[in-house]
Amino acid sequence: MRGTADGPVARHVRVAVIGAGFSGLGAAVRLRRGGHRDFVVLERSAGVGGTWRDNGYPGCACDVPSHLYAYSFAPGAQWWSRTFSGRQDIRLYLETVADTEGVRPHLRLRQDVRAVRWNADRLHWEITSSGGAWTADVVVCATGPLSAPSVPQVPGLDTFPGPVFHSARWDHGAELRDRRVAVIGTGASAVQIVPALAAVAAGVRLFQRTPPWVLPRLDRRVTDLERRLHQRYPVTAAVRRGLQWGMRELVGHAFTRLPGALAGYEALARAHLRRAVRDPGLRERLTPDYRIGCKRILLSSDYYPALAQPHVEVVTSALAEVRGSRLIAEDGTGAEADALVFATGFRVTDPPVARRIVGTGGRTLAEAWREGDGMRALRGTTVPGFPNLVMLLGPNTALGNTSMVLMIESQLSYLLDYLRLLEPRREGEGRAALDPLPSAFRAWNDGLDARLGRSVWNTGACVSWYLDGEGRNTTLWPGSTGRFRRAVRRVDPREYERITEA
Ligand code: N01
Repeated sequence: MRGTADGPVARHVRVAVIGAGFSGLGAAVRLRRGGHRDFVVLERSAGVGGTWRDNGYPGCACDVPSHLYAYSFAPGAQWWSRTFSGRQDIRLYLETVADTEGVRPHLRLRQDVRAVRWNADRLHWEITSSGGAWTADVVVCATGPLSAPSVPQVPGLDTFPGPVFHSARWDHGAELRDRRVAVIGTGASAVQIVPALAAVAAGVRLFQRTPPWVLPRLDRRVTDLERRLHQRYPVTAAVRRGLQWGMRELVGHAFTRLPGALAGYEALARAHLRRAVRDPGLRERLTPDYRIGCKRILLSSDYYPALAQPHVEVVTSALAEVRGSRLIAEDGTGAEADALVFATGFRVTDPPVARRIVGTGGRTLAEAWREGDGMRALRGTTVPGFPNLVMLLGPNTALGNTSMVLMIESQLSYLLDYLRLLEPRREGEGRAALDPLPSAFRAWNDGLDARLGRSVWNTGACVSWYLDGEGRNTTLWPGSTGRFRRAVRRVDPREYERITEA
């Protein structure tokens, strides 16, 4: 037990992981498998699952094939009931991993982490949460890039009499059957929500600021035969995963090197739209005018058919104002609604957690990023001035084409190597900390910028959560997942200053 600078007596642990979603759970498993026992996982909600727990909206499912959206150490062939898993299957999978891998004893639930402060004298982090206090040699920030909902400020919103909520905070008590529901946004969440709502609501009014590119989602039930085959011969599941990985790597290559090669996907998406929507006027409103891939490519086979229904209206304009139950679009049109759903995405480049992490010199991570060149890290994982802070899915680690689990697992190798480098080097050596060198940080980010400059995301043709307010791409990884894995396989000690306790 140790005292924090200004808080209650805290329990000391070697590692504190913040978040029990895909990355936090993965960290816990790899820590245990690596022989570590002295760690806790602090989770703000009442259970594991992260984004798959938060996003309870109707139709919620994964747009990455099931076999690829799983840890390599738990391929999960026996869990998947569909080729693209629904939320329930993924939740069950994560719960099962937590059970079978012995993670539960490390979980500290309902711990909303409020402050994480570096103590430079003691070389440890002081953590205060809603339910306790800890000190930790190393903090692993596994809070997820898509965990803080973004809701636009709309004048008059407080005058709306019906339920209003964000897609990631679905109000299950709200009655939407036979009601008029408005949905704001047309991203990956909205394309799943709209068909589900259209099936029950009296009317759906969709506010579309920018039409997305949508490709068919080749989802189907997993047959008993293939499940038995994968369970009996796990190599067949591994081959399937490998093929899915390879196909998506090719798309990733086009994103960064050959955006022109994506034209074939545009033709496919247009044909998909033509097949589902007969009305030429609606088709035109739904046709994007930017290169596919500039924003996330969406996969759905029921979005366009839903929009073609007479009780679904597409407004090609943002929501400008709310006057009671009347919603006024930017183009001046207005209509009544009973409920309002914001499918408006997340605070990706301005994550609230960065305001709660205070590094050397009393500077928050948010300040460091603001005063610097935006949300940046060394190898997507560490930031100068924040020793012993390891971020999972940190800056420039997101993907537009394949499974984020691949990136998480790569970073977990880095985490274990990082911990190894903190071990005492000689008898009697005290606690150690690793602070990334600004030169290494700059070199890494200069390399990223050079590669991003050629990518489809930086064409300026679209606005997306990939770019921050200054138009910098501080979210996406511009390369193959194999390249990232190699980049974080080991920690290069030359990129860090190693500080030891006096
Ligand atoms: O959010 P988004 P999302 N007025 O940011 C619009 C992952 N995910 O929750 O395009 C009006 O993509 C905005 O308009 P525009 C996946 O990585 C994965 O849908 O900026 N509209 C856009 O249409 C995904 O990329 C799965 O013009 C406003 C929408 O809101 C990420 O989560 C499933 C607005 C926001 O789209 C985020 O997806 C679901 C405003 N003021 C999500 N502000 C899987 O299957 C924003 N918009 C794995």
